[in-house]
Amino acid sequence: MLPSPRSESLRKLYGTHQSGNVYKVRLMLSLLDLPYEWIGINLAAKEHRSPEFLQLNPIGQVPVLVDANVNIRDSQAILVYLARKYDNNWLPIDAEYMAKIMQWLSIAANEIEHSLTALRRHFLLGVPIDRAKAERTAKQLLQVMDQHLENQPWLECHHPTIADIACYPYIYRAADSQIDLSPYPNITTWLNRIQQLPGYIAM
Ligand SMILES: N[C@@H](CCC(=O)N[C@@H](CS)C(=O)NCC(=O)O)C(=O)O
Repeated sequence: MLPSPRSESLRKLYGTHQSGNVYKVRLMLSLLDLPYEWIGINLAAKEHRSPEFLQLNPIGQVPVLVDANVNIRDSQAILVYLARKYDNNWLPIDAEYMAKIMQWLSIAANEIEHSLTALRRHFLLGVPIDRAKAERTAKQLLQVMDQHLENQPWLECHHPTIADIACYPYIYRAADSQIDLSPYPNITTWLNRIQQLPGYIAM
């Protein structure tokens, strides 16, 4: 008999609790009510550069999800995998919806990563960055998102999708990036809406 999707032995998540990209995947697994084994990777001790970990992800980054015999790196890619495998509502296959969701996944991997995420690493870990540029990018993006959310509860499809989950973590933790969210009331409402989803977990 095949193990059920609820079987913990099927699934392993490699990550660190400090990472928003890993939290993105922990949140999605929790919203989907999928159990998994947590494998902590100590970045300070360079465990992500060990030969064992590089076999899982040659790029040397967390998160990595191993689901039975499938190994996926990159938080956005993992969200796509989980949605299509376990609950299609989170990523409908309709061409327009899918493309619009992908636009937000690209924003998570690019504009958010190079602004809010970079600022968070700068303030929490002392990583040097072009702070003015990162703040400019963050503010431009937050303005666009706030306008986008003015007349709709979710980023796309009128229901929660992986677009919301991909963009959520580093905006929710904007205080770590020393970004004030008070000029963006629609974003604040959207963050609260995500926090009401069944299965929601805080970072
Ligand atoms: N695009 C990747 C970025 C992953 C990433 O930057 N992971 C960080 C933790 S948040 C990491 O592993 N950093 C260690 C390193 O790059 O050396 C994703 O979305 O998963």
